[in-house]
Amino acid sequence: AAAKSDRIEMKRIYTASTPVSVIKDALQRPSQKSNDAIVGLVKPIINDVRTNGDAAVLKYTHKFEKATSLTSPVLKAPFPEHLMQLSPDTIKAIDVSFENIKKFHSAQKDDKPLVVETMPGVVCSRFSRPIERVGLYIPGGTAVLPSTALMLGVPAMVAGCKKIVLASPPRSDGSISPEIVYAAHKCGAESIVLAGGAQAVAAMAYGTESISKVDKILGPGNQFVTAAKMMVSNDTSAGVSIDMPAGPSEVLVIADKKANPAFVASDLLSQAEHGVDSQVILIAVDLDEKELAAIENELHQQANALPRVDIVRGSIEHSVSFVVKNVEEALNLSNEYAPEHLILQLENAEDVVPLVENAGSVFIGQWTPESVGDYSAGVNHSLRVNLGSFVKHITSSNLSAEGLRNVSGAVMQLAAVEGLDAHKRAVSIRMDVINKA
Ligand code: HSO
Ligand code: ZN
Repeated sequence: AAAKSDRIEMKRIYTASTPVSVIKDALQRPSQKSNDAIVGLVKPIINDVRTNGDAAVLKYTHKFEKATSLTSPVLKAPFPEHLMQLSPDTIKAIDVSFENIKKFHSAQKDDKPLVVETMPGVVCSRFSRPIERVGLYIPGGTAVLPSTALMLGVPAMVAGCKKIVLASPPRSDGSISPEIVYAAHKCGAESIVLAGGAQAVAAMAYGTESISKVDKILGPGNQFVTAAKMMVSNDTSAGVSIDMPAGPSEVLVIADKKANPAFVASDLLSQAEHGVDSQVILIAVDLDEKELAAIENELHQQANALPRVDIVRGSIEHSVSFVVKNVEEALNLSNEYAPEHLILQLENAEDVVPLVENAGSVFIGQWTPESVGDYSAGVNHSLRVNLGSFVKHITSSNLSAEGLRNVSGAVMQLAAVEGLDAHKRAVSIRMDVINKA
């Protein structure tokens, strides 16, 4: 039998008998390391790619990915069949997920402009346009992530982005996993940049001889990728924006007495296996010692059967379970933490949703593990990525003479208050004409 210290378990906090400061501390996210060292490494790479283009990108890919046989840093569409060879089951899985993600994101379209007449003759409107060129970063690392390619590529396609560029670090033989190539093909990507890290971000931000420059870069990545995204977006000459930087994955599960302990444990573990820095939180609503032990035993047993048990061990070490009195307290705690993923394993889970104030994505009831959202249900698994991430909103105003007459008093008065006479005159000069007519 494993020694007690080998046991994979979360630390337990009973909120009723714990000072608020300790609870607050336990809800802290592990602090991200200071960026200075990273910036020092990333900056020369960005500059190198900016000046030396393809040659620099290739050089870093040879060095960091050990893909020394690569002679071009990009794979252009149409992607050859032999690079997308997959089992029928995998094709079907990608196809099903693609369709569901497409359905849900298509429903988010606001292609009918919003038109509001705020006063007679004063018409305000808002309409959207796709971001023309987007760069989607798909991390390499410990797991192949074709799902991330779908979560970024499908909304880009649905939004109508004209140019979709993917970037992902190649394997040491220079290849990209066929799942990612197939996902890129389905989303209509124009190319796949065979590079990772800061060099991939720089290549898409500035463009090279063979890599297309983009207007926005999205997607998760390690500290180098995140730092590079921040740096290129701060360079106004690059003219590139980025999505919100995503931290380590996290999940918060709220479970009551009716929750199946094996389900609860499996949900905690599916986030814990992402990385040692993943954070996993359980809030147990009024569970007694026996009920808590049931979840903890399941956690330990299921964890030990996982190929990624070592990663799980790392993330569970800084994870915590809270025992609270009731559902309201559970939701207060959860809202304070604001989890990326919130799983409600509660008897009347749907009735609790109105109490959710802060969360990225909510999974409601015992038949809804986070995994379904990670892959196939249709929601996006990337933190706060949605169709809106791929469109720009433009507003317009359109006034008739009557409209200008109706609003002129307010405008001229506020212009006078601000001492901006040209503003006032732009109205009065027109009113003179209207009044003469
Ligand atoms: N749970 C991750 C997304 C993911 N899961 C990708 C499996 N593959 C986001 O926090
Ligand atoms: Zn996941």
